[in-house]
Parts: sequence; C-alpha cells; structure tokens
Amino acid sequence: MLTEKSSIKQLIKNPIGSDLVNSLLTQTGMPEELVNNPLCGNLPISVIGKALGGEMVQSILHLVNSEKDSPPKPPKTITPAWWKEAVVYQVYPRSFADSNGDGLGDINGITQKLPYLKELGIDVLWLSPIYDSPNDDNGYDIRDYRLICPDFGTMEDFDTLLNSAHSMGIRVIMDLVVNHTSDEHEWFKKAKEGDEEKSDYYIFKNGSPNTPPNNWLSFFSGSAWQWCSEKEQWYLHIFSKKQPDLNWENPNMRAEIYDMMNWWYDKGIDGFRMDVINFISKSTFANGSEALGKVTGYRGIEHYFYGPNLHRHLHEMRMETTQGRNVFTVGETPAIGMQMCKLLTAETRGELDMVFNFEHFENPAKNRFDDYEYNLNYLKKYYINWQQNYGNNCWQTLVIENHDNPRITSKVSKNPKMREPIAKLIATIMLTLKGTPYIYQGQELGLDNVDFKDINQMQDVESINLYNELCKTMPKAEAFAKVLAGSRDHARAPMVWSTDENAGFSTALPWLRLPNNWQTLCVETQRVYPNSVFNFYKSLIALRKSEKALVYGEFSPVFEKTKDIFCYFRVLNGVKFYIECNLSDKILQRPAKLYDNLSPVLSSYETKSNYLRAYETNIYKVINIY
Ligand code: ISL
Repeated sequence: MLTEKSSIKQLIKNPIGSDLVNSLLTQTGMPEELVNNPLCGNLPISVIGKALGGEMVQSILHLVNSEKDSPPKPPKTITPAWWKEAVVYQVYPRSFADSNGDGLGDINGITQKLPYLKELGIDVLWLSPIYDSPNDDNGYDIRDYRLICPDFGTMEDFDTLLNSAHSMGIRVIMDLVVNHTSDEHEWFKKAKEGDEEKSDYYIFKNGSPNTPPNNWLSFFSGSAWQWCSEKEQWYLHIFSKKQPDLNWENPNMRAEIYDMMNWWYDKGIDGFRMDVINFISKSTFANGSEALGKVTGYRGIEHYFYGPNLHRHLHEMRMETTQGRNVFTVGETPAIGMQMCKLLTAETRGELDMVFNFEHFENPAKNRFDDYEYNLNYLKKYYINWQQNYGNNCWQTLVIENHDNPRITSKVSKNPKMREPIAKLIATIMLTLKGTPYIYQGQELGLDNVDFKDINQMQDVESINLYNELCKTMPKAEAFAKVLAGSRDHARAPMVWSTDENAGFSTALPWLRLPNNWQTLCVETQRVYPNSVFNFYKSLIALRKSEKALVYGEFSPVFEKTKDIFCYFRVLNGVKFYIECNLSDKILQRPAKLYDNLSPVLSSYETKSNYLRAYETNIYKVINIY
C-alpha cells in the first residue's frame, strides 16, 4: 500500500504508478528528469499534490492501491497468430462509397469496393458502426444492436458483404459500442417509462434538477449528467446526452450484451473493435479532481478509465463470447498507459488481444485542438519504448490515424509539398514495426485535412458542441479556428475514388465536404502513377506479408540519440532488415556509412541520393550477417 508519505521512486516502481506519472509528465510537458533523478525520487508523493493540486494525489493513490496484479513476465518468444500477421483497414461506412445515390456511404458500396481492398492487400476490414442508430454520434449511439441502420442498407446487404469478403480472403470485424447505448434504445425507453429492471441497466442518480450529481465533464462538452424529466433523476453520459452510459454492474445487462456478441459471432464475423471499453467500470461517483481535470481536459476521468471491475468484466466477456473462437478483439482504451495495457492484453490473462494506446497521438503538453506542427521525434521515442518494452506476451497495435483525429500529413506539416513524403514515411513506420497495422481509409492516399470554411460545413457532434461552448467566451472566428485544428470531420470526409463528379463517392451531393485536391489524390489518379502514396502502401503491405521478419522480428534501434533520424533493424532467423527514416523536412547526412552490405528494397523517393531528403525513408535487406 502506498501512502502520501511513500516516495516518488516507490510510486514509479509500481506499474500503475509509473503509467500515471508518465501520463502526467506528458500531459503537462514536464521533463522526465524531474522525477527520475534521485533527489526528486526520494521526495514524498505528497509533493505532486503541492505542485499540481492536492486532491489529485488521493486519486492517484486510490488507482495505484486498487490494482493488485502486476503485468505477467514475458516469455522469450512470440506465439504466432493470424491476427498478428494481418493488416487491418478501417472503413467509416458513411464516407466510404455510396451505392444508391443518397450522398451517404452504405454497405453495398463497401461490397463493391472489396476488390480495391484486395488490391491494396489488406486482410481485415474493421467497420465503424453500421447498426440502427439515430446518428447523434454517427452510429456510436446504437438504438438496436441486431438491426442495420437503414441509411446503410439491410441485414441481407450485410450478409452479402460478409460472405463476399470471406470468399476473397478478407475477414471482417465489427465495432462494439457497449459503454453506452442511444437514448432511443429499447432499454432506455423502458427505463424512462419507469421499468425498474431496465432503469438499473443505466446509471440514474437522484438529486435536484439544478445540480448534477457530480462535476464530471462529458467528452462532448458540458456536464456528463442529463436531467431526465420523466424519472426526475439524472443519468450519466460520458459522451453526448443521447448516449447514456450502461451500468456494467448489472449482471442481466451484461448477459444481454454477451448474447448479442455471440449472435454476431455466430453470423461469422471475425472479431470486435471495442469502443472506449476501458470506461465500462465506474468506481465511485465522487467529484473529479479539478487539478486532474485541468491536465486531462476530462474532469472525472480518474473514476472510470481504469475502474475496479474492468479486468473482471473483460475476462467474463471473453469467457462468455470470444473464448474458443478463431477471432480477435481490439479494445479502444483512451488514457491507458503501457503497464495498464499489459494488464489488459497479456496472453495468460484472458481479457483482450490488443488495445489502441493513444499516447503518441499528440506531442507532450498538446491536445487535439491545439494548432501546432507535430514533432515526429516524439513518435520515434514512443515506438522505441513500446517496441522494446511491451513484451512478447502482449501484441501492439500500430495506429496513426482513425475517424476521431485530423490527418497525420496536416498534423506534421502545413507545407503542402511535404504531404506525400510524410504520408510515405508514416506508411513505412507503420508497416515495418512489430504489431498489427491499422490503416484508416484514405490514409493510403496520403489525404490531408479538409478546407472547412465555416462551422455550418461541419457535422460532428463533438465539433459543434465545442464550437458553441467556446463561443461563450471567445469571438466566433477564434472558436472556429480551434475547432478546425482538431475536428474529427477532417478524417470523415468522403473517400475519393475517381475524377468523376463528387470524386466517384456518390452521384448525389456528399453528406460532408470532399477532401482538398481530390482530383489529384483520388484512387484513379494515384493508381497509374508508380510512385504514388497508394502504390507505396501496396508495395509495403506486399513486402510485410512476404517477410515474417517485419512482423515478428526483433526490433533494435540504431543512432537512437541522433535527432530527426529514426533507424532500426528487424531480425528473424537470419533475415535482417534495416529501415532508415528522416523525421524532418531538412536534408540530412545519411547516418549509416557502416552498412555497405545493404541491398535496397523500397524507397520513398524515386531517385538515389547520398543524403536523406525531406522525410525520406528507405528499407534495405542486410546481406551477409556476420
Ligand atoms: O479521439 C480521441 C482523442 O484523440 C478520443 O478522445 C475519443 O473521442 C475517444 O477515444 C472515444 O472515441 C470513441 O467513442 C466515442 C465516439 O464518438 C468515437 O468516434 C469513438 O471512436 C463515443 O462512442
């Protein structure tokens, strides 16, 4: 048991403690040396409270002391699995391909594009939610888990997609959104009508209509509580008020979820991506720490991002649903550090197969809505740490883009000339590291952010709520600029297929503005240009699939201390690759003079050079290992 009097050194020795300290350092931008030097290490934990806010220490101690387990010791070798060798592709159905001319993507559109996914070389298709939904959060608010959203088609269309994908050797995983449902779900409607059993499926609290039960904030602005006039009670919604949180302490609710999961598994799907799955266990409903709230932006998060029953629920879910099936699960786990990820994914623990960790999505002390140029040296540091320390009994996800974040090309540089080299650099890193790569639609084209001019051109509930909130305290133009920097709509813009009207996405006006320069960036244009980002992705995926060393090989970085250079070896059974990356827009001296036994395999530039050009990446096979 750690107390306020325990030392910072002891706190860091504890796996959960080390995650929390790392996360605080990263989010505040404070240097690691601050806690790693012996002088500070011997100070009591209470000084953190003095520096950042007293009540924060109690929350940290509570989290640290409530985890009784440590991550299991890793074995010397990795156990192979098909999903470790797979390349996953995320489709955001609303924006992928419209088959019926209503301006919205749909299931038949995805089926029509399966040959494209095959051509790219992907193995697994992850579908963002396609279930029946009022679409307050584009499908992440589910009304009926066993129905298809009519915007996207029918269950028959889904069956055709699944069968066609399988016949082409592509597996399909679904999004599982069970931290919350839509407020239009049958359970919530019954709860509002006074059904006691269904009321306990959600988190209702008594109180006066003027004061929410606690100070927790919603991810989508404002309080995380909504007054329900029918019941004269508050209900919890960590996301929009149309997404009430489920009560995972209710065994009947859990059983219904497992039943639904098995229903989809029995249909033949190959796994689930589990939305904010680490939020399902709420600890207490005490106020969130003001100080932590300032650091994280999400006041109250310490009470639910790593709750006391999380491991128990995930283990039970696995035993009831996934165990014994040839499928995999990947949890979306915001705010979780490496040690917690190990406790969620270590093979002997029977919880999840992989998780998405997001620590590398922003530079230290930055958040998504800050307008800044992302420094890739941080990505290098992050990957070196994870590749070396995650352990052979845990398997990493390699993810840089998704439907919740702006495009990486725009994030790294505002110079449009850098778009293509950055896209190829990211592709190389993702496809030559250890872990399962998750490519987000359009990433393989090197798409960049959309030139939205006005909040009315945006559709996302998060962007709109944030804009309205910001407008209370700042001029509209400033509020829009902030929203524009981090809006999720950049990644949700329609996929660009051809130079036809509406980029071949739809015959009607698309539901969201098209990406910039779509005529140049679309699939049709890139396909015929041998050095396009698309063809580079294709070659990289093919290379990864033919070389197990790129999947399971040992990772060893070189020239680690050289700024703007990220170089590493991947080695397996005598096969050795050397990967060399320039992380900057400057021309750099090539660091590896020593290696004249390198045979070039793939390069992001068309011509050879003695120097490394802006964001240049090269992959070599090392011949004759001595
Ligand atoms: O993307 C994020 C930070 O870069 C996160 O804060 C993200 O909002 C969070 O991880 C939750 O995302 C998931 O659940 C939401 C849904 O709106 C997102 O689209 C989904 O990916 C609620 O279901």
